[in-house]
Amino acid sequence: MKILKRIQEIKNIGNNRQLYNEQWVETKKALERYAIEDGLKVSEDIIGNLFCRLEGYNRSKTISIISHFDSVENGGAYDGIVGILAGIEALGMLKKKFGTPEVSLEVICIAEEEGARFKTTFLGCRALFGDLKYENLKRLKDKQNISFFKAREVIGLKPFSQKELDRCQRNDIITAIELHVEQSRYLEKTQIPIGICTHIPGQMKIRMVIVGEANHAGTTPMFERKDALCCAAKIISFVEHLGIKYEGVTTTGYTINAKNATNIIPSKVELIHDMRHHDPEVFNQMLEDLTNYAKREEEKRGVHIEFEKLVKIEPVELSTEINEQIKKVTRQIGLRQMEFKSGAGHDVQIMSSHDIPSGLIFIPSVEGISHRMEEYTKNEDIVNGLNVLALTIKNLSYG
Ligand code: HGY
Ligand code: MN
Ligand code: MN
Ligand code: MN
Repeated sequence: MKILKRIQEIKNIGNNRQLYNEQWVETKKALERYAIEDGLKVSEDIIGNLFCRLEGYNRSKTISIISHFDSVENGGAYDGIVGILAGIEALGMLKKKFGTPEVSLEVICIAEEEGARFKTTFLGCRALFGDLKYENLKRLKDKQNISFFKAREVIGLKPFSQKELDRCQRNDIITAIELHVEQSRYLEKTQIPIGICTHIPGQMKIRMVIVGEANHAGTTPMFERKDALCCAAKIISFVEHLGIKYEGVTTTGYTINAKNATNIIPSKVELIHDMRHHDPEVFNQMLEDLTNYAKREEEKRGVHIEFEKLVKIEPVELSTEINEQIKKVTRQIGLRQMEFKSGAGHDVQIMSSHDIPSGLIFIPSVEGISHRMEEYTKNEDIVNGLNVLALTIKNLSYG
């Protein structure tokens, strides 16, 4: 299995594969090499999504195997990458063994899913459905204040117009399958090798900039302050409360632009909240609660809160037909499987939210660790995942 050697090679490139940085470029080159080695046709779109294709007799329809090759900062070598490497090797094996498929098969290596560099997630997949706006991309800046288009220019990618961006849209994809490390502990705890995902939570990223007023920390009476950091502290704990109250998950990352001094009242804080829930109604209720709470804090404290919805992806229920196909294959191979909901977001959820029947196969994460360098999945679990993926694709495309 080439995948085990290839994972090591990707690991050696580094664990900080952020959109358009050097490690991202190196990783994309390695994936291109692997795809060509395995007899696939390689192309890419202007965002940097890489397509590794095995043409079928019917070229107007495509079954896609999808995942992402970017990572979070100091992430692991398995999140996203396993699904892409398994897809490339699976298509190479199917081509060798069965020749031309009825419909085309394509590994879609998504350029950006994590939102690590520019804080909005699923940029790669959203490009495939015309969900990206040039004006929004133009405003994106990373934490070194490098813009989205400057980051592209540094690696030799030319600017593009909205019209060219719209040309990334795909309308030939009839099925999407993703193989992904589980990033939780169900499979490890139950000693079951294959997970089949039934639901993926909605995910929203809400950016808030709280603007108060710097002033002397000794002479300004408590009730005359516009303390941005105290306001932020209240909002952060309210966001945590929402996660507990509605049994979803909520997280806040933030940067304090105050003067980083203890004798000046903090004047400006940036927060980004990540809120998730599987139930669409509750998911929207969380947003409404947060909006109302922030408004009340704003009035009470006399601060100003800029409120921006960076991204909002709805919860999805994956395809039962595809899941039945995956179950059939796990039985054929003699592997036990269990169905459960994902806590993480995944590229297939974008496919599914555009009515493309989609499936997501999980393989175990040791101690459920992910988004950390210690992320690890055992070789035999990777090989199991590759075999389940390959046989599922074979059944769907060679009859
Ligand atoms: O954040 C997530 O759930 C995914 O890893 N991007
Ligand atoms: Mn991830
Ligand atoms: Mn992932
Ligand atoms: Mn994913």
